[in-house]
Amino acid sequence: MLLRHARGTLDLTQPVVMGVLNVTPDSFSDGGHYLDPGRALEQGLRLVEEGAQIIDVGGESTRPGATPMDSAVELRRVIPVIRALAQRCPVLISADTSDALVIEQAVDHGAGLINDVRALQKPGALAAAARSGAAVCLMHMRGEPATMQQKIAYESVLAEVRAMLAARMAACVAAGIEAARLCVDPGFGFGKQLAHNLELLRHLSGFAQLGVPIVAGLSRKSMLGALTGRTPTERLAGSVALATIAVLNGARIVRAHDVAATVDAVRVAWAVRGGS
Ligand code: 8Y4
Repeated sequence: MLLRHARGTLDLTQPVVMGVLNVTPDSFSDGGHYLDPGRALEQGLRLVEEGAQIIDVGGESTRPGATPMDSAVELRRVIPVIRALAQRCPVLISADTSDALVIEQAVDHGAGLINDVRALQKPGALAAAARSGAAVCLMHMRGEPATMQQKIAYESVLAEVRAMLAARMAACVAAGIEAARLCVDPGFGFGKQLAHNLELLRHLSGFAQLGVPIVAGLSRKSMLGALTGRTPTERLAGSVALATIAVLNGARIVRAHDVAATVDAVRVAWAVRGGS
C-alpha cells in the first residue's frame, strides 16, 4: 500500500508512526514546549531519530473547548517550523490544519500531507488541497472543538463515521484529489464518548472497506484518562497498548507523541498480525 503526496510516495507496506509536533501555547498534553521555532525544529529532528516517518506540525489547538483561530497566527507558528524541518531532513511533513491559506503555504514550504481534523470542510480548503498535490488525511469529527463533547449521540457510530468519511472521499475525488492521495481516520475523542471510541477501535478493520490507508490517533487521549485515571503525561503505557491494538486492527499510520515506544509497538503488532 502506497500513499502519494506532494513530494513523492510514502511506502505503507508496513505501518508507520506519525510524530506529533505541536507549535501551540495550549495543547493539552505538551502545550507550549515547542512554541519557539528553534526548539520545535530540535524536537522534530528528535522524533525522526526515534523512527517517525511523518512529522505532524500543528499550530491550532483542537482540545475540547478550544476557541477557533486566526489563520495569520497559525501561519506564523507553523510555516517557519515546516520550512526548517524540510530543509534539514527528507521526512514527510504533515500540516495539521483546516485553513485554506495554511494548506497552500505549508505545501509551498515543504509539507507533503495535509492532516485536517475538519476533513477539508472549511471554505477553500478542498480546492487548496487539490491544487497543492498534497496527500490528505480525512478525519471524522462530530461538531467543533468548542462544542464537540456537549451532546454526543450516534445511532451507529461505525456506520455514521464510515459514511461521513466515504462522502468526504467522494468530495475529494470530485475536486481532483485522487484516491491514492487519501487516508482516513475515525477521529478518536472528537465528539465521541468512551464507548464510541472503544467500538471504533474494536471494529477499526471495518474502515479498510474504504480502500485507503487507515490513520489512528490515540496517543494520550482522554479515553485513557477515563480507563486508567492518569494525567496526559502519565499515559505512555496505555497509549502504547492502544497503538498496538490499532495496528492489529489494520491501522497503517499511528499518530503518537512518544515515537520510540510506539515504533516498537507497531513493529511487534505488525509481526503478530502476520505482516499484511
Ligand atoms: C479529544 C482528545 C479531542 C484529544 C482532541 C484531542 C488527531 C489528529 C489530533 C487524531 C488525526 C489530540 C491533529 C491531539 N488528534 N489528527 N489531531 N487524528 N489525524 N486532540 O486522532 O489528541 S489533536
